[in-house]
Amino acid sequence: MCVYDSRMTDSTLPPNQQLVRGDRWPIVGERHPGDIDSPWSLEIDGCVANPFTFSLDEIRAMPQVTRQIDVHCVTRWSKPAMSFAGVRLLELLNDSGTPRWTDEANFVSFVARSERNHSTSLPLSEVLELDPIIALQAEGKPLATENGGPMRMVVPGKYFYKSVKWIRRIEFLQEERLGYWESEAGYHNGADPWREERYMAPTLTKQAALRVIESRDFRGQDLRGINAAHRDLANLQASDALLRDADFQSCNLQQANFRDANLSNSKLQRSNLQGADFTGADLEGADLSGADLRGCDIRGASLFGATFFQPDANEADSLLAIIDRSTQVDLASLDALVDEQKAFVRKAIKA
Ligand SMILES: Nc1nc2c(c(=O)[nH]1)N[C@H]1C(S)=C(S)[C@@H](COP(=O)(O)O)O[C@H]1N2
Ligand SMILES: [Mo]
Repeated sequence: MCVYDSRMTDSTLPPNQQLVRGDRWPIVGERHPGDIDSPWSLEIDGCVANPFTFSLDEIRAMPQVTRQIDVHCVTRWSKPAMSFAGVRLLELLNDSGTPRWTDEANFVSFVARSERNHSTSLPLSEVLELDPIIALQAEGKPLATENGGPMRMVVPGKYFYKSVKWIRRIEFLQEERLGYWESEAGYHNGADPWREERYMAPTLTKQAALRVIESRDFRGQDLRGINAAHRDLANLQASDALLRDADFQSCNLQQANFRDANLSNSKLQRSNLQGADFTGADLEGADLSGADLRGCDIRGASLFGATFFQPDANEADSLLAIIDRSTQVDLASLDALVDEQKAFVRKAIKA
């Protein structure tokens, strides 16, 4: 099959990540900084000897490094060896040979200029080890606003949610403070792509899960990580449900209603999705390989990192989703897929 000719065989990708080729760079999360009127600066405070503020111009005037860094998004796309240029955070924290933080500091919180005060954090020991950079440029060009320009963190060796766009403040903390995704979305605080630390274990008990599965009414509920594999869930009502990382492998989900549900990184392999409604749903990183999508509606769904067949299996195990002209897709949303997934879907719907 032609879709395999260009398949990715690079063994340097972390588990269950797919390669984004060429100069595409998906935008994930916020698209614009908050408060665009005041001048850009970076505040360093918390457990530090003296709070300090650097203006953007001061940062631009510091010694710049260029690094090749592999970007791994939690929604299963990777862009290896991106070139980032900027200032080493450790350089900025070095006050003529003395670190700016005090002995009390154990964690580092990175705060974005954003309407939701978006932040993330890392143990200080990991900051020292990973040597993050405050990037001003990517691939030889000033960072675009939607990718975090004029300045963002780039932390190597972690899922990309540890790299805050529009960095405005770095606060040293004694105690851990979870960031936006880590507290709101249940993303794993470790974020190691090689150990696949994407999500915290689900908080739902097995009994609670069984009860809700039997009711077939998931509407608006927080059911992250629920294990519903192999169930008969025809006509399931799941509009607006939070179903990140949920397991629906080999389910009967005919005519299910997933309108506006969050199904990012959910497992839908081999499920029967005939006539199901995914309009407006978040299917980022969802695995739909081998699923039957005939008569199913995925218009307006977000598809970054979604898969419709297993790219690195041999042909017999590749689990192609069943898609035909009765599958409703908008072509623009297919741009979010990696090339080989996009080619497969386009061919199947005969676009
Ligand atoms: N301020 C801010 N930083 C953020 C986010 C965000 O929503 N707001 N999303 C994070 C996530 S989940 C990812 S994968 C990367 C995405 O960066 P990109 O849009 O440049 O690809 O930014 C991270 N940093
Ligand atoms: Mo992400």
